[in-house]
Amino acid sequence: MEGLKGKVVFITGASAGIGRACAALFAREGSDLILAARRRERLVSLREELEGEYGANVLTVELDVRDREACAKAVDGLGEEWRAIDILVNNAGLSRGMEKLHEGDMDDWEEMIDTNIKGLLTMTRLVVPLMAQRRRGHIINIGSIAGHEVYPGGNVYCATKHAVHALSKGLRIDLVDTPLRVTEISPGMVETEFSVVRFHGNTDKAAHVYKGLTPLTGEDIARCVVWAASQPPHVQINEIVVMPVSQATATIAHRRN
Ligand code: NDP
Ligand code: 8X3
Repeated sequence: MEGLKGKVVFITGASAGIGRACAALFAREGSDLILAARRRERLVSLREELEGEYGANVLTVELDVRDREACAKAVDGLGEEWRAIDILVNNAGLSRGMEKLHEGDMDDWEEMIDTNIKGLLTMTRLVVPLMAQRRRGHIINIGSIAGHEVYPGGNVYCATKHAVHALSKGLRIDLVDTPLRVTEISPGMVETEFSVVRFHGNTDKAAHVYKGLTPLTGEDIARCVVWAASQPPHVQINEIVVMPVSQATATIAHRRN
């Protein structure tokens, strides 16, 4: 396995859920971390936690990935040692609502498209040239089973994750003549703040999503991310599709009464 000690890892959406769990596992491996999200206070307390627990070297960046100029400023403003990004985890993302398409909220659509597709594209466009220059780097996109399936009410969210799937494949093709690697991690149900955000803060509705089964945790996904990142340089993990044992598809899950 390839050691991750001293590798510079840039994680978007590091203030919660899967991104936060990735930060903790990479810190445990001795990686240097650039942690980005909008909620600065969350990032600062995570940094303190990781510094205390692992002696990690952590840089926090308050960033909305929908803001193209802010993303450029954040990347351009990195000091020499931080610009040497080895791993980019494009994790920032969200779902809003489960209305039928013809009844959907256009602001919700815009937020999902701007974050899940355009935010991922912006960060990729800014960071990959730095990696290409150094002829080393790994881009890890957090997709979803929603990038493979479409379920009732999933319409626009599923479209954004289908886009992440296509963009991961497209980037892999475009980088085939370089040592850079592209991995997509596509989870099923993971209990994070995801459903609370999807249902606009309705925690009862959110809890219902995971009722009667044991969902994945952010740490389960972070283990996949770290495993993919730890492969020898000639090995490229294209995709990992991962679900709880009692989930078979986006719509078929076995629930205890
Ligand atoms: P959480 O809601 O727990 O975390 C989402 C993270 O994304 C937060 O840190 C949030 O930080 C950040 N984020 C959201 N919008 C922006 C933005 N505009 N700019 C910067 N950061 C942003 O959800 P998850 O951890 O579950 O989600 C992480 C990824 O995993 C998403 O891409 C999601 O689609 C994907 N996924 C989740 C699954 C699940 O079941 N939970 C399954 C499959 C995929 P902040 O609000 O501070 O900006
Ligand atoms: C999150 C998983 O099934 O809610 O991407 O779309 S699902």
